[in-house]
Amino acid sequence: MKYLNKDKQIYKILQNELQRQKQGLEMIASENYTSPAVLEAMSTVLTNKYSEGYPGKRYYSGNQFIDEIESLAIERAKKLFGAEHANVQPHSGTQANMAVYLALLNPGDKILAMNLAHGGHLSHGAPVSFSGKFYKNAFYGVDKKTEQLDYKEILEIAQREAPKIIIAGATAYPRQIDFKKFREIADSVKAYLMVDMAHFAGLVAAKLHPDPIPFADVVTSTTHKTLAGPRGGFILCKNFLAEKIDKAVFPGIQGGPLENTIAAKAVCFGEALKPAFKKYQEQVLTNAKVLAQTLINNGLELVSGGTDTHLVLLKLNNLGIGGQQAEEILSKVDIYTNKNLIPFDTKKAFDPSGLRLGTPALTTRGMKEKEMKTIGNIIAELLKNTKDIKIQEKAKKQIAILVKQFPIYKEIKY
Ligand code: DSN
Repeated sequence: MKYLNKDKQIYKILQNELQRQKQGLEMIASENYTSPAVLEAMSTVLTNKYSEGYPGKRYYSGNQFIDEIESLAIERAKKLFGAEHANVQPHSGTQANMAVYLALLNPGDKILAMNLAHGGHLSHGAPVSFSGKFYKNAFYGVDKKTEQLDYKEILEIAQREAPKIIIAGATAYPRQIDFKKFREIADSVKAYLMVDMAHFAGLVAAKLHPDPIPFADVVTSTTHKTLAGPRGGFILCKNFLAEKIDKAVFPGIQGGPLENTIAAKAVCFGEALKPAFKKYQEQVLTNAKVLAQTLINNGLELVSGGTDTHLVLLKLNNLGIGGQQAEEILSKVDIYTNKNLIPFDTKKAFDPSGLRLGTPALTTRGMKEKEMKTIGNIIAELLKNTKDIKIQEKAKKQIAILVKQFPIYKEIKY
């Protein structure tokens, strides 16, 4: 860093953060490590350019190369997911969702989505979010016994609530979602079907998760979770909604797109189109299953009893600790996770009864089944013995050795 190191304050913090990422086990299910090519794309001169509008139709001159970049990102996204139309401008997943509501709903229309405590997302109609303030909301959850979606119940709720849009997709649901069933439910109440695939987009791209594209009117996503791209969002839709969606993103809710990030999205889609990406996603799934089984073997309880995605949701009730304490203990030994509500949680979001763990970032480091078993055993031991400092010291040492065997960003020198 020839220039940034002149800003000593920022440079020092950046070095610390790189070090933290290198020496920690990143198990937050929504995080990942981008490729160096994605990082490079983000720090390019593309950030200098204003390009309000869309390729071939801009409000500023000098966009001939920006148009090429954005068109490539659009084409690659369409190819990767087999979509009719793609908008790659949303700055985030929430902005992608916001644009869909602006395009398809009027203020006061009803959104039916998954309950936040059962794995939904804030931008799916939660009262504290714009989506719950500008629109009416109704929620479905999981079955109390199976802790999995009960499509019969979702149909009943949809018929009772008559929503204008139904959202399928979640942030903390460890099971696959049946989009065909959601389509049938949406059709029966004449609602739009939106799928927010932010968490499992990488699995969809690798054809290891049911594909929402044939069933949903609109699909929203982020690029930085299982897709391992830059922090950002995108929208896929059928052609008949393309104009509405594009207008909703710009000028509806955003101004100038972040073309450096869009270039990085194009790089990410390009990487996901390569055969190695499928192998990577297969390993993400295998790793999650092994991690889940290891935790179960240690007597820990998981929401829905396991996983068929990239994440597991640990129930802490029987351990006598809350999510906040669990998160803190693990982060003390350099394991990063996040506290999470679990279905029918009696506690609050700041100290809920669950802990969410994911395998995308560990898999990007090259870790496999053997490491998942080691890590699962370490986590279980730490959570069952929260006061034992010796166990924590031992775990920290084990992790320091493990991360050295699976280095990241070797070529990056800050
Ligand atoms: N905040 C993200 C997550 O961690 O799942 C969802 O947007």
